[in-house]
This record gives sequence, C-alpha cells and structure tokens, in this order.
Amino acid sequence: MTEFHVGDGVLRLVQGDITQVTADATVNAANSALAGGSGVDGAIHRAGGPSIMAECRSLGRCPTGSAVVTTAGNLPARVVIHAVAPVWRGGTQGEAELLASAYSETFRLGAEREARSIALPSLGTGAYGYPLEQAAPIALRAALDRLRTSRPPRHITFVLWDNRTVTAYKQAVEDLLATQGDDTPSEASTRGDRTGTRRTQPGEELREGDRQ
Ligand code: AR6
Repeated sequence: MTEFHVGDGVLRLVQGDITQVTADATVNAANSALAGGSGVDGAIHRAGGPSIMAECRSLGRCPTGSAVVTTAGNLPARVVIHAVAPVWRGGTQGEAELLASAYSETFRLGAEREARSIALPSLGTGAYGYPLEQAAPIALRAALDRLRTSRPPRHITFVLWDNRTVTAYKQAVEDLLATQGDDTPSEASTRGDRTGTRRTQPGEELREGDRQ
C-alpha cells in the first residue's frame, strides 16, 4: 500500500479486488445502460447480489461522464456509485473531460451521501480502452483536488487490479505531487499551498481517524 496525506485527507493506492475493500462508498466502472458487464462491473454485481441490479433497472440510464448511486447489497459499503467512463476513441472525442467528469461526479455524490471513505477502481482503463498513462493523472488529479478541499470523502483509496496499473498510478501521483504538473490548478496550488501533502513515513503511526 502506498499512502499520502493531503491536507486532512488520505490518498491510498492498493492492489486488489475492489469488492473486498471496506469503504462508505464503492465505485463501479459501469456502462450507460447500467446493464452490468465484465471487469469491475461483473465483480460488483456478483459480490453485491441482485439488489444492486434491481436498483440499476429502476434508475434506467446514466450518461457518460456522470454517475448514479445505488444500494451496496452485500458489499462492505453503504452505497455503490456507478460511474461511466468514456470509451476511448483516440482522444479527440472529449475523452479527457468525460473521464475527469466521471470522477468529479463520483466525489460529488460521495459527499452528498456523506461518505467519509471511498474505494475506486481505475475507471475506463479496462474494457473501455483508455490508455493507462493518460488516465492515471486524470484520476489522481481529481482525487487530489478533492482532498485539498474540506469536503468529503476524506479517505480516497484506489484499488488497482494488476501490477501495470499500480505502477502507472504510483508514477503519476509522484509526478503530480513533485511538480504540481496539474495544468488545471488545484485549489491548493492556486493558494500556493505546496506543503499540505506528505507521504507517511515507514513506521509512522496513523491518527486513529486514518484507520479504515
Ligand atoms: N477490482 C479492481 N479492479 C478491477 C477488478 C476488480 N475486481 N476487475 C477489473 N479491474 P473495467 P472500464 C480493473 O473493464 O474500462 C464493463 O463491461 C481492470 O483491470 O472494469 O471502465 C462495464 O459494464 C481495469 O484496470 O472498466 C462497462 O461496459 C479497471 O479495473 C465497461 O466494462 C477498469 O476495467 C467499463 O469499462
């Protein structure tokens, strides 16, 4: 696990299966029809049980770049936020904006549901084909921007499936924190607050509130 303290929040990168991670909100990599599918979507419906699909059917659709909330069924979470990433079409069809919007809508809904902790997969980088090295900074910039505000969720955990994804996310977060290479300024960087982020030192005790 890699962990960063950002303001009064925590960003974690872990490798694993998102259905096994306890959080107030679990994020699904869904499609616009909310119809279920492979990858994260398949795992979430399998582990969460049929109540999630029943609520998806009642909601109908979710536009690309947006998200909707359902029950979490049997998952170790209070709610599932179904976020719809864009299908990669070469990068000229507004994919970057749509991916950023899927994350910001997810965090907005998490705050609305008072989710203090949230577990997310790498949206878009599986079946939808978003290039990992381009998707990772978008995901992490959205998370860092959220943590630099005082709004929930304050504990953001990316649950990443394979080594390649873990490596790309670690590299991207190091790059963003080192250079603030955010071309869109975050709230913190516009205030010149570059000291609010620190990495947990080995052996350092976390505050009680940092434990999940
Ligand atoms: N936990 C965490 N990450 C996972 C898991 C898991 N259990 N399973 C796969 N991943 P994807 P997308 C990784 O395809 O690209 C579905 O059919 C995976 O290796 O789940 O947004 C939906 O119904 C990859 O790194 O989501 C949609 O139609 C990342 O999660 C479509 O796929 C995302 O892969 C959405 O495609």
